[in-house]
Amino acid sequence: MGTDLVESQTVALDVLLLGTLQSGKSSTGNMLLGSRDFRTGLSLGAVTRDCQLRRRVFPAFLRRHGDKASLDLRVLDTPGYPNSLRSPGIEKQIVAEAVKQAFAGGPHIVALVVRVDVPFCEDGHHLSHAMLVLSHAGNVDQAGVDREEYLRLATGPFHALLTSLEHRHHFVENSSPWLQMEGKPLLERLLLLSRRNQYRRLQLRVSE
Ligand SMILES: Nc1nc2c(ncn2[C@@H]2O[C@H](COP(=O)(O)OP(=O)(O)OP(=O)(O)O)[C@@H](O)[C@H]2O)c(=O)[nH]1
Ligand SMILES: [Mg+2]
Repeated sequence: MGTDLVESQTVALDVLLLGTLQSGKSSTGNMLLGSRDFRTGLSLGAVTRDCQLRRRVFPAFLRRHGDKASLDLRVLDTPGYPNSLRSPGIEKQIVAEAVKQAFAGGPHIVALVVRVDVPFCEDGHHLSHAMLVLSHAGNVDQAGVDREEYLRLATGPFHALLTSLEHRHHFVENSSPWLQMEGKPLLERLLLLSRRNQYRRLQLRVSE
């Protein structure tokens, strides 16, 4: 089991971003970090082709044992999966290797990024320690639909995903110019989930 604390007044939060091509992974990473570290963009292929790790320390972000503690956030961005540019086996190996190098013992959180405004038709996500990040939430707002009402209409694989993650989901609008303001509530939720897991890390299996 990995350690949760870098030192007594710092809490570590290691977040692995996963999701299909163009789902908004890098934008979500930027939002969490409150910066534009990861390259983002519209593409018919993949903008992110290699795993990239970025780090930011937020001084006095939370309280721990009555004192202010810093948050040591590390975010690992990954190429979209499935990705027609590489075979599935190789893609998983690349991500697994990057996770091993970046996060000894595994990440605290897997942030699974899914576009909320396009049909989700993938099957077979069974992730514990995971938060479903629903990008493009502004498109739901623009349609004049309440976000949670919209989710209640989910069927098929998307409904199965929501259920398998016990409705741990969070809407984001990554095009917001106020990255930190949009990112903070998600960061707080990820931190809460990590705390609920007693800061245990997730051992990733690469066998399937
Ligand atoms: N309106 C809106 N646009 C978004 C949102 N998230 C991402 N985008 C846009 O969608 C495009 C893809 O976003 P990225 O963050 O690069 O997506 P990605 O999953 O990292 O993409 P790849 O690295 O190519 O797999 C970019 O043009 C983003 O600006 C969102 O929540 N709302
Ligand atoms: Mg990307």
